[in-house]
Amino acid sequence: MTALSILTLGCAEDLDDSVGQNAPHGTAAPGATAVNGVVKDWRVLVDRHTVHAGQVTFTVANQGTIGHEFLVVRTDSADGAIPIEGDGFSENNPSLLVIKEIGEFPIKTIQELTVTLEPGSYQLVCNLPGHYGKGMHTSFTVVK
Ligand SMILES: [Cu+2]
Repeated sequence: MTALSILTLGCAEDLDDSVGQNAPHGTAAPGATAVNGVVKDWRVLVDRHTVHAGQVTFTVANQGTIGHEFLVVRTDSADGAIPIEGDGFSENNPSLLVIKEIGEFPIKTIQELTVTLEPGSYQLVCNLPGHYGKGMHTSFTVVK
């Protein structure tokens, strides 16, 4: 994964609850589907919630006030409904599979994550202590 220049963040500061043309735009791996996202306190926002199976490159900007992480989790649990144990969900819970993650990364930085996804139901989340319960999750669907 690549940390992009902080300068590319300037255009995306007025995002509210949607990610549109102001989202950071990365360079997806060749042939990969590009998904642009934002993590902030306390939301995970992406510019598309459904993609076709195959390689997907997430370009994620931290627009919060503290560090956040970004996990791609396969699960049939409803958005936000993964059972919390303590201050987060167990990443060993048999009802989910953590495909890959961007570990906690600082504010005003952008990270990229390329994964190969099979058809199914997913959530894009931050599981730092308390963050999932505060709303850092969104649904994501992969179709054939
Ligand atoms: Cu977080």
